[in-house]
Amino acid sequence: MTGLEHDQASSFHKVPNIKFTKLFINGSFVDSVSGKTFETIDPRTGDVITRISEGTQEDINVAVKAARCAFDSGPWPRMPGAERAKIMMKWAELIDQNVEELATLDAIDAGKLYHMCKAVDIPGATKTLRYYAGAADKIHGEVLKMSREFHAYTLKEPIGVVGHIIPWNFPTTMFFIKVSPSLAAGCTMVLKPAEQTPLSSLFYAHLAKLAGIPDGVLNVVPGFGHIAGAAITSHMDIDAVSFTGSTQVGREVMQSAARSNLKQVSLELGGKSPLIIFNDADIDKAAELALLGILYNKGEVCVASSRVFVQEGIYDEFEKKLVEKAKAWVVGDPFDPKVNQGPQVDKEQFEKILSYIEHGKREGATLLTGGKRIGNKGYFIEPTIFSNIKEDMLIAQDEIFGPVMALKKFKTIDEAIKSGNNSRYGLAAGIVTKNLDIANTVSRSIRAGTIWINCYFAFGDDVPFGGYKMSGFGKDHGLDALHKYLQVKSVVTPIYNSPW
Ligand code: TXE
Repeated sequence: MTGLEHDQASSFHKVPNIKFTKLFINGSFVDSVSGKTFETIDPRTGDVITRISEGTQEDINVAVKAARCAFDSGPWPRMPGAERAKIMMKWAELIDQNVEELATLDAIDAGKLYHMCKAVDIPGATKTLRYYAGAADKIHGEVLKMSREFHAYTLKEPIGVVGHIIPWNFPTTMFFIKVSPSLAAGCTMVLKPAEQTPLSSLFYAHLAKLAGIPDGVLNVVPGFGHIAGAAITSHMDIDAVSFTGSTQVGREVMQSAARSNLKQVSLELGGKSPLIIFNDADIDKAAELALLGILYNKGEVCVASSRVFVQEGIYDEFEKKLVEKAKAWVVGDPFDPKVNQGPQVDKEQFEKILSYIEHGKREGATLLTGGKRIGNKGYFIEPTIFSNIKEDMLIAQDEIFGPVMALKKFKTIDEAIKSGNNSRYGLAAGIVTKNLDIANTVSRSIRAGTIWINCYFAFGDDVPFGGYKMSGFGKDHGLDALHKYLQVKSVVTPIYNSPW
């Protein structure tokens, strides 16, 4: 179903006034050193929203200098954790007060559903910020009983200046899962938003200043990956880089870190997550879960359930229900509350997805529904389901990052486990069954960082999230993420005449 048959663009919610378009460095909005700007595009139409200052190597250098100075001699790392927490809480409050404007920015920049940004992404982000604010005064080392002659303890110290490089699919969520734990740890930072979605990051920087985050602690430098991103990963004065994006660029990030100053690297990369549905599942609910698993946020989700394996006893009925539901899914203006799916983020992703769909057809998979663009403007794609896939097909191996599902029937639990693991990725997996033995066996057998049993997309601030295999390493969320931004120092001192 589509909300776009008629004169599509004329009925779209209008583009808002954009307040922040410059680089945010050392507490001020500034032009880039080169004076260059780049366009940010409305994916509903392909039209330009506004121009943004383009950060290059020189701007990254200025931002890193500010962050270094804020780390080496500023108050942030030296403040009691409770003081940092107070400022972070204030920032969260300011974000809550601006939720509509922020949701509009993400909807217009990324084609995300406005009502989901308002109800899920932004409240989720402030929850994350508050969670880590709560942890800021609970950072401590351990006292160790090294030997009778020595007393030893550990200190947990902030790692220093952090470079965050984030993608465009969840501009707000990504911003806060990176920034919040590193701020709580006492780090200073330079964040580069994706070139497709710089708008909300700049607004968050403005609110950070109002909340009282000291100048230089948080710098936001929009720009392109191979220029501004590469300047971060190769910088000699950045101590750690936290990256979310493609596996291909993840490789470059590691190489660049290794070639420069061996900065610490954490990578959250692509996925091709399996959802495995067993005969005892409630078919209707399972079909709903599978559909949401692939279509949520237009399939632009690293953990999207892009491979769905269904046991033979329920397969035919499941397939029928799934297709019915996919046909009822509404694609259109992300500001319309009746719409389930907006446009893909940009022309490049749109074309990538359509080319995978053509591949699937050519490779002989059965196209059950979808397969085409919608309308003649913007980047809208029909929910698309392929069945009869072979596991070595590209559509079953590559991350498509769009509303395209690969569906397959299986007979036995062993076959399901083998298929589930037949991927170079290992970010997440889902299991649908009422049988505890099956759930336990499969969850321990699948090599992935998160396993959801009878649910999907269930994230929690205290639940570590990150990949196995080529989905990367290092966790976002939870105290594991906080510790990523801390380093352990061991301190040893002799004890003379110890009684024991
Ligand atoms: O990713 P890139 P793209 C996957 C998804 C998608 C594909 C390509 O399959 O279709 O990647 O998307 C910055 N040095 N994911 O091209 O290029 C870039 O500016 C340093 C999965 O958008 O990896 C942006 O800020 N940084 C993923 C960020 O990296 C560089 C989310 C991501 O862009 C750089 C996004 C470089 N050389 C895409 N090149 C997930 N895990 O959720 C680019 N960047």
